[in-house]
Amino acid sequence: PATIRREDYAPFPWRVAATHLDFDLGLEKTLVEAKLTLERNPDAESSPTIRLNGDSLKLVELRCDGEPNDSYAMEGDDLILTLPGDAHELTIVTEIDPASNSQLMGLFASNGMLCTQCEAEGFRRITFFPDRPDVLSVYTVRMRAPKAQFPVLLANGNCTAQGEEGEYHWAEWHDPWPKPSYLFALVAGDLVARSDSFTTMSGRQVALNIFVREGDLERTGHAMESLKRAMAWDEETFGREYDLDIYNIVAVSDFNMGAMENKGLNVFNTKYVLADIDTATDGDFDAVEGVIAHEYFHNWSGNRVTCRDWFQLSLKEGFTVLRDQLFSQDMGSAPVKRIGDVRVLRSVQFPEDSGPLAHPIRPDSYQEISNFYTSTIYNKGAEVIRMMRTMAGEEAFRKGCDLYFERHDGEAATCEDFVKAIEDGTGLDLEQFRLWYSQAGTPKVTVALSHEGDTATLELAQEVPPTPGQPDKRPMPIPLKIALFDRASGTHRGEQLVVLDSASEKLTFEGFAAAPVLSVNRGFSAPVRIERDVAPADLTFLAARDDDPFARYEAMQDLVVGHLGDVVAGGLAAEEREAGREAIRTALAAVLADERIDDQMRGELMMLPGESYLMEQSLVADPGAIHAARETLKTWLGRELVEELVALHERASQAPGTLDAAAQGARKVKTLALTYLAAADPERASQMAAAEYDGATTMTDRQGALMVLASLDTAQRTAKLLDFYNRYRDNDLVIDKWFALQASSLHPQAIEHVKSLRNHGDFTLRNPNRARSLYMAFAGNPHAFHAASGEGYRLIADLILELDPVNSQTAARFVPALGRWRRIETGRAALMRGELERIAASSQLSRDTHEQVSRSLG
Ligand code: B3K
Ligand code: ZN
Repeated sequence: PATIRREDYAPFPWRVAATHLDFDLGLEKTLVEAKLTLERNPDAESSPTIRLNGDSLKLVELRCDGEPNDSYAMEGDDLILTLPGDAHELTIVTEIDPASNSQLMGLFASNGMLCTQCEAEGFRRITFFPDRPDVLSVYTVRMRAPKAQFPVLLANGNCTAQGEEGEYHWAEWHDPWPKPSYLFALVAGDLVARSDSFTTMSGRQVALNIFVREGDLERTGHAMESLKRAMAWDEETFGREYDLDIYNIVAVSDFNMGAMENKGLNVFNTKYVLADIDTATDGDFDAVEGVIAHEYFHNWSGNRVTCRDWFQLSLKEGFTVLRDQLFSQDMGSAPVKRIGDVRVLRSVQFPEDSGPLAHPIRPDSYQEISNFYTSTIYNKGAEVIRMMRTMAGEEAFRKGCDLYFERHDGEAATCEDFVKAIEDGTGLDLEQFRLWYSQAGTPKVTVALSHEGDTATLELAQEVPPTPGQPDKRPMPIPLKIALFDRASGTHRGEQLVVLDSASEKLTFEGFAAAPVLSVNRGFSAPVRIERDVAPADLTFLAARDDDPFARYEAMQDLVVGHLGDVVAGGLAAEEREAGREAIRTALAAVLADERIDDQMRGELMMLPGESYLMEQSLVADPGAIHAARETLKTWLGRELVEELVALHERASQAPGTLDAAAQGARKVKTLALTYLAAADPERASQMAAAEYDGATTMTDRQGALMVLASLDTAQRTAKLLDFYNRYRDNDLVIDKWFALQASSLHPQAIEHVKSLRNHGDFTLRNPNRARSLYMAFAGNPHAFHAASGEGYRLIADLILELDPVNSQTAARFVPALGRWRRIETGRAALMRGELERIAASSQLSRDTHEQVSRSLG
């Protein structure tokens, strides 16, 4: 497969002033007539031909300026046509079969409805077109379909006309905003809508609709409220107003991703639309709110200003993730949201950044763009923009954003355009900062604080590790928020921002009679790994007293990471081990008893670092040893703190089954308390969990209790799993949870369970949510996935091979789990590598999976 390079970018020689699409819709056969109004692009090098991208298309007819034309050539799937003049009108008729489209890219069928997914390169599966984000066109869409089968017909923009012809009806939609093909959308189906409206800051009324299948309507209330909150927030916080008279959202159950920001017609995975307290957890509610907001925010960061090419993906994704993170921070508990975001970054993006698939947030090359919708582009991309905001301050950052939108509205822009606008709007000098866009790898910052006389000296050093294709790195500007605490009073003299922009730096602070305690990277001001030489006593101090909630969480994590690292490394004297876990016990006991924090925050402080983050701590990890050490510690803590945990569980059980923060917090600590107790006293925890399951009035409690039970080898486990299945067998999203709980359980037979669930009547590889619910959960379940026998690796490799021909995008997403072999102890590494080689040996691999496997082996 060909490699596409960023440096090869050239503007398209043609402009597509207008695009008219006429769809004759049917599940098995859809005819598409596309009329493109073309003119030469004066800003591009002139070309005698035009390249129209295609993918698996059947061409029925081609006309140029009304005349049939068969002088075209095919180059792979692309159509190349010679165009003599400066302006032409092309008519292209293609035929497609949505029902057999299992890739779910282009126009596909889902549960009897038709819908599209075009980002990144799905439009070329509908018609021949310059399918690249820098070709903007004004679209008019006409759809014709059997009325009874497809009563609702939707496309981007506004409905301009509709009518009936016997058993058929038609609708015409026009989107006045020029857009790239990846933002095109069409939906036809038997749907009902929740409708509402929003009045914008300039007083315009916008009709809001959320379309779902009939039975799902009552679970759309939260999504609608979230949408209105997002619209108001974007006006208040970024000054961004919505720009059409209508905003439609459609939920579909077969979808490769979370949702898609098509102009005026968002298409959503049902998972991020439907929620009510009986079927969705508190986490699901937050996810719905976050994704609804994310897609809405794309209307400006993505649609009004789009990307010049796919190497600029982080321009819209990193920025929009930051915007949705800030929104959710404002809607709920800001520190808890920040901690959750950092947890995702460290458990998903850090491993990506230290493995074979590491790439900068603005990559230099790719084979299949779908493989670059990564945590690096999204989450690290957001962190990079957040650092600019931290350095500039909120107000100046807003000026920079305003300038960006003003300068580039209606354009396809680059990351460089964004940085320049932030630079001009804020006055920051971002020359060196641009390295964050070009260098991959998580910087390591070493921190040491010493004290002599009246002076505290802070030594900082940075190192950016080599990554594939980038052996040598330059130092980057790293904004670190710090504070120095007075040990006796427990206070500090104010937070400072230090920007470490060289390999090493020494800073001195006067007036400290005694050695202070250093709090560093407060609020996670930079996406780096901190290596601090710090006494456990200082961590205990910070875990109890730091006024920055993130730093408090971090101190707790470091305490545990340090201890588990020592245990896994081995050779620890009995009393050292004792001292280590005693420090953790003391800190955790303080967390359980602290009345000044709310339960949401308490829950964060109670969480042990995840195994993927723990594995990340050493160059070569032993997953078995890490798992054992972590479980042993959990068991010990559960035994030591049994009374406190039971008391907490009891207190939290009194909270009402409502959605307010206090009740949500109570549910969070309740389940966490149970997980400790389950490790310490399985019988007792099993009884408690079963009772909690039976009495649950929310999905959060019910799922939490079942999660605990799923990991235990007790009779209650079987009984409640069966009850859960029977109770929710008609609700796909809840049955997904049922699969996932079993695949991610601590049960010793988890592998066997997954194998038999694969053959369950409700399992199918055709539905991405279902495939992921079983296998992503399994790949993220360290004790099962990393079973020393290699069986877990084989299971995932088998899945990849089986799924690849059905849905290559989804299949390729499982490759990174195996790709981490270089960072795993040699025995397992050989098994992982062996599975990758087995996949690579298949002659039929998709471009998606092929690229990921060869990079992982390379
Ligand atoms: N922009 C889409 C992602 C499309 C992924 C294509 N493989 C959703 C989002 O980030 O909002
Ligand atoms: Zn996005």
